[in-house]
Amino acid sequence: MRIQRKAILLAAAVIAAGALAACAETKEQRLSMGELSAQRMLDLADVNKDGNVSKEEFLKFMGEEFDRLDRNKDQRLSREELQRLNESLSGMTGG
Ligand SMILES: [Ca+2]
Ligand SMILES: [Ca+2]
Repeated sequence: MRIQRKAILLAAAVIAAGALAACAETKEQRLSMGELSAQRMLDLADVNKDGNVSKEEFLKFMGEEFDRLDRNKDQRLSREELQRLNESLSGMTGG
C-alpha cells in the first residue's frame, strides 16, 4: 500500500510533465495549466471515455509514463531520467 501511494505521488508529477511535453504549440496553450493538465490527463488516460480517470486507468497510464521516462529500460528511474521530469516542471513555472 505504501509503495502504491508513493507511485501515485510520483504519478502526479509525471503526468504534469507528460501533459506539458505533449501539448506544444496547440490551441490548448490558451488554457490554464490546471485546465490543461486535467484535460490532457483525460485525453491520455481516460481509456473508456466516461469522463473520469479510474484508479485502474490512472495506474495503467502511469506505468506507461514510467516506461517512457525509463530510457535505458532497467525498470528504474535514475537521477538523469528523473531530471527530464524536473526540467519539464521548471519550464512550467518559468513560463
Ligand atoms: Ca474512465
Ligand atoms: Ca532507467
